[in-house]
Amino acid sequence: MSAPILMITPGATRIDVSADSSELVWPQDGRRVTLGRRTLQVLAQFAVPAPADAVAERLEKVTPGSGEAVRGAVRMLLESGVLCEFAPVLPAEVSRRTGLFGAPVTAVGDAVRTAADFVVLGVPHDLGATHRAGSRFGPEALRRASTTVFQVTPSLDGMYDPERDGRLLAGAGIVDAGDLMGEPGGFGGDLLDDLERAVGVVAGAGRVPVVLGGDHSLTLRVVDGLASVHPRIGVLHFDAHHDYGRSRSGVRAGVHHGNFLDWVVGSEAVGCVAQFGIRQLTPREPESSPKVRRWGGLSAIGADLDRIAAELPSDLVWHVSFDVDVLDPAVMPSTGTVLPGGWSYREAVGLVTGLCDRLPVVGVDVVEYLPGPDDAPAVTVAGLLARVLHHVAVSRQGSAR
Ligand SMILES: [Mn+2]
Repeated sequence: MSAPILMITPGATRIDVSADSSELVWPQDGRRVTLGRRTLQVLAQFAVPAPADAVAERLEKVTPGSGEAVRGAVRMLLESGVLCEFAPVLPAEVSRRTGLFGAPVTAVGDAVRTAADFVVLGVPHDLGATHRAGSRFGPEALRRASTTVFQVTPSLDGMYDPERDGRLLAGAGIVDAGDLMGEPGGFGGDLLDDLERAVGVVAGAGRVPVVLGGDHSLTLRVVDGLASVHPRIGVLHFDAHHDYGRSRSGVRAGVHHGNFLDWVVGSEAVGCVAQFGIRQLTPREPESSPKVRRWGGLSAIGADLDRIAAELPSDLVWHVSFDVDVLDPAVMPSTGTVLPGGWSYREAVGLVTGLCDRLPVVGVDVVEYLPGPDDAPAVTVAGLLARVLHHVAVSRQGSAR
């Protein structure tokens, strides 16, 4: 029998109590376990489920002679219930015939050999969520709902849009590279490393990666991947929360969906982060940086978009990062951290597409959608995405001429 694959027991929230120790808390039953730095380093290895021996061997390579101590730490973590045996939760239907908007499904390497403008990458990752998890199921649910708003055809003639009396996404190719999968066992299968690499491959081929999250922490790796191709980049960040505070540790292992922008702002390649829709109350004003511009709450809705675009650096290409919680909970209840007072669907479409008309967009992500019992929020996200991609495609076609 093969060795059991171990994973971090789901539902834990990590609280840093000192520089050297953290407490893991399971809010459902109030269980708490305090762990020192060394043990946390071992635990971090199980972010991707793995057998204990694989982790011990991996750490042995980094620190020769550590094997026994690592095995001891794993035994302790198992006994205290911090680790458990890997029990994958699989959706009822695991086969995938069609991608986003019914697009053909193909590997990343093949996708960039097609004529497609957009390459969809699903990232079923929500280990960066600090509150309610579940956005790992987002990509699949978005794909399923997406064909009710738009369908790619082989002739790429788009679909007739009565609202605009024109065709939506005509001539725009979309292919779907499926979901990136962290490999159980963890041998070179780190999902976020793969994401960064895949984004670099897609962007390097002159295509636009369309990343379906997953929690917002993955945007850091999307920006890194884009920056490997585009040396100067800006981020259009749509969110209820500023996701930006202070780097607590400077170590990327501490990145989560509420602080990833610290690293984005700190990246040399990033020239500007323009935030829209932020409405979370915070004890202090978020730290500022000359790179960060904010249009809080509804302030950018109905504003003069030429003026907003003129206030942004003109020498950048842009990544659109759309956290669905920027929408009002009335239209978007399916997210982990809802906040009242958000945008309507039309307000979001107007602002995001208007900015895509005015700025060169090289990447798009949609994050923090957690499927619930109702499909309507997924259809809402898919509708917004179809319109955003249309405007990006039209800009690209215009600039190619
Ligand atoms: Mn966010």
